[in-house]
Amino acid sequence: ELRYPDRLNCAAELLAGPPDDRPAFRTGAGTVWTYGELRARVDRIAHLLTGDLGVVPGNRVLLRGPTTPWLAACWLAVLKAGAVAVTVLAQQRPHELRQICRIARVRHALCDARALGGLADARIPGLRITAFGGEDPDDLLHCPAPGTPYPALATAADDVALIAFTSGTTGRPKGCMHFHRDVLAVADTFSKRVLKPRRDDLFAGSPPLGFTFGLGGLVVFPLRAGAGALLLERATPARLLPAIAEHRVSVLFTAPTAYRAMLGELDAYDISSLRRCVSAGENLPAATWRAWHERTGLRLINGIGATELLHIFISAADDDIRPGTTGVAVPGWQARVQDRNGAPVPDGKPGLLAVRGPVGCRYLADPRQREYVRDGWNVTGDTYVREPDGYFRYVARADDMIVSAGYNIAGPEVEDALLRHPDVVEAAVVGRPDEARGRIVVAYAVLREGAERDAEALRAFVLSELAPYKCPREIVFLDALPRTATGKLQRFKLRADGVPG
Ligand code: 3SK
Repeated sequence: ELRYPDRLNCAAELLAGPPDDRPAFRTGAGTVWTYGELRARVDRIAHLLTGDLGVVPGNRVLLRGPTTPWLAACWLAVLKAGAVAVTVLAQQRPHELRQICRIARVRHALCDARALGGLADARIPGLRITAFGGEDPDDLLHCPAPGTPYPALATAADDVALIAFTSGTTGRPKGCMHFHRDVLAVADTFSKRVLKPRRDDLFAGSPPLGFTFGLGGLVVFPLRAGAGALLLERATPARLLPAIAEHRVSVLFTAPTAYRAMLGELDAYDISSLRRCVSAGENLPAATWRAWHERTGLRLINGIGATELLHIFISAADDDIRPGTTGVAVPGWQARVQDRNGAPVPDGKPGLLAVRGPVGCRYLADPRQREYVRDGWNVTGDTYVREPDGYFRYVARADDMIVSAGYNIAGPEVEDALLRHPDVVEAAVVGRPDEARGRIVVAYAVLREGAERDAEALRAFVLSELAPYKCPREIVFLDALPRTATGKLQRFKLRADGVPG
């Protein structure tokens, strides 16, 4: 069981430890910040916040910008000063920013100078915006002179440290409050017990710091391990591979679609420095796991997490991995499959995934709390099967099951079959209303460049892989699938068929 002292400031804990000269953050442009420099800059920002800016403990501070050491330092400074970080995504539009600031009662914002436009356009009443990272990034915010240590506020372990917003795949943002102890708990469960990072590791990846997948993988986990992180501003699959090769990245965090996209370019890069590859944010198709393993010899560490629970709670690494499953409950967490009334479902049968552990869902002023937390279990909205050996196998998002002519069809199973075709880069399968069958299976596919858009040939391929009732009646080819800013597929857009074929 995890035990933390009653007084705990997670930023101070994350910054304590490593010697001043050990590298903490690097950038793609070659800038290196040592732990000593990081500590000094965090302290300068914390002085500025509680001095000139008048931030007091508990105030919510919005953070916005691309993934840079300065953004990470601002996040740490906000927490060190006892304020609450509200990190948003660069892609969030004025309307969403207004909603977030209203729900979280945000009065201060620290914003990368390059992302000021979108925030200013939102015209949020009473919001004081301070820019960082202008022409000379070290001239940040007219901070007090370096060298004056900032004593961390003695926050309680149960004080709120951050509010992470999730809009799921449908809209309406929900703010998830997480405590100082939660930040350390995800590092001390998934990272320490499954990922097992080393001090000489260099982390990198694509999820932004406004998504807790990225915040954990690129800031919290490396710092907790005394390791380093390469912070890339535009970590598209095409940029990840050269960065891994150039900087000798050893731990990679990204999503299944990025692993799939990188497969085509692997030959051009030496990625032998990689020893850990984490895939989360979406279901990892077994076809992608196998293709990555075949090409790199590396066993992808699959995981499921949630913004509500801060990070990953089911996963497996090394010899414990069973391709095609997500893994087992991470040490410190419990997981089960239950029905809509909360009764456990027998092994081998699909039901709703429910988990509990050191971090729980706490929506800020949102009645949807009652749907997510039932009888002490966090019900994530995913349909899963628990296999008799204790492994959890993803079936679908609870609302992604397609009932067609009386058959229950899991969209992801059909997607996995489509992805086994060498020309298919991405696939999404939904049910479309149909008078005769209730719903029919419709697939949307993105093909590799230059491949022929032959729907009949692709249907024939799926028929050779799956029972005929699962085969898509229609296949629509797209240039890209609709996704949220964090890369999650927006199936509701496909269901509404508002996407041009
Ligand atoms: O799977 C997710 O969506 C997720 C969310 C937050 C943190 C980590 C993960 C993997």
